[in-house]
Amino acid sequence: MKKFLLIPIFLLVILYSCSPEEETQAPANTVEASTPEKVAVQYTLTVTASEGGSVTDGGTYDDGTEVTITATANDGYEFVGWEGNDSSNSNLTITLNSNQTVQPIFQIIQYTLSVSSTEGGSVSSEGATYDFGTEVTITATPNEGYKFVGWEGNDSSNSDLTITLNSNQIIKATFVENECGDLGDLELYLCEKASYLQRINGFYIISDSQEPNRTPDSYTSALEVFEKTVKIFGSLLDQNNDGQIDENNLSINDALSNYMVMVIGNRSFVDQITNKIRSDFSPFYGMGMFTEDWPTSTSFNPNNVGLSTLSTSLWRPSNFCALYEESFHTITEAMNRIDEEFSFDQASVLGNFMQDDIDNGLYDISEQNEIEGGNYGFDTAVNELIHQVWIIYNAELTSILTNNQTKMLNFMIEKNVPMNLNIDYNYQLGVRLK
Ligand SMILES: [Ca+2]
Repeated sequence: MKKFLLIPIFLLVILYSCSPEEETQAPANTVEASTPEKVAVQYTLTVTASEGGSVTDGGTYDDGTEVTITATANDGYEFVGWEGNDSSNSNLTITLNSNQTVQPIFQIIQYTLSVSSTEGGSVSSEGATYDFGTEVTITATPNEGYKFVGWEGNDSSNSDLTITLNSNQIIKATFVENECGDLGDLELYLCEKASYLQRINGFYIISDSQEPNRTPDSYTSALEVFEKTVKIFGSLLDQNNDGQIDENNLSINDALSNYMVMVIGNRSFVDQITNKIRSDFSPFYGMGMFTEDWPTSTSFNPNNVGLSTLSTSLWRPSNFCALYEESFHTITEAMNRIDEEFSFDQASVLGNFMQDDIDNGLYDISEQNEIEGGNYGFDTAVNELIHQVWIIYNAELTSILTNNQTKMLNFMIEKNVPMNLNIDYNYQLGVRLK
């Protein structure tokens, strides 16, 4: 075999002979001028890097040199071939007899996500083929009467599941029918009695099927009244209107869950449920909404309350819907149970503000007391006054409030009472059990 010396091309090039076995380069001092017989030709192998992997270097070599270069794919990529060479081997050996340019071709790996669901709900996507590393979020939504319990093919128990595609994946959302009694005896009891039952975490709204009272624009069915009530609670607990209970209202929802049940229906139904709750499920308390007796106007609008001064406990807005009032009372009653200062008693913060206005002739509860035969309690009056203030706040009429009423408003805001009422709220928070 002939071997040629590596020397700059502009210099005199001489042939250096060596034995076939000799593979080492000749020492420099053996290079001497003599008659050139052949020219040592060199070629350049240009190796260009590309996205998705790495490759070993090229260089300049003598004619006929075998050079091996290796392409290595990054995570999530695969080597698929060479630009400039037909080989499909990532270890490419080239015998250099011309200048050559090669470039490895890497391709991002794609994975398939298949999403399905059991009966009782739906998923936001059936999946697709995605590039390696793509993050995909799938949401599982139960149908009415069902609940989401988890995913087959993934350990998450979150109904919003984010998957990073680094393998083919098959997942299935699993739903099961809601079962009354999951949360214990109170739930079991309410399930037995209810025509309709909603659970917002541990807080229950229960209704019978009594048709509501038939003023011209009342809701026409118990189901409508029930669903509206669920939305009112939603509007209060979800002040930023995103379909989730606000972080800063979770403690109010906890208080509702630990102490309150909202009971909607005719008197005998409401009395039966609230009495049973009082006797068997203390410290729970049933707040009654009497649909035969109290107005459930569909056209209630807090922006149209028509009021110049708030001077009597008898005032209610026009086209009044008692569902709003009872929902608000239920929330403030729950707050009363977790915050001693949030009290409606004589000599409480709120009670003192009201008493001050009564003493100065700015607010009257005596007329209502007469109507109710002397049974109109002070704490009930405070409750109703803060409800009036709440409606006026939502009507953007706070300029008509007395100084003490303004202080009551500020106290509620300070205590994080959910103040903003969205009458068009359209989510239904919680789980429909019945
Ligand atoms: Ca929210």
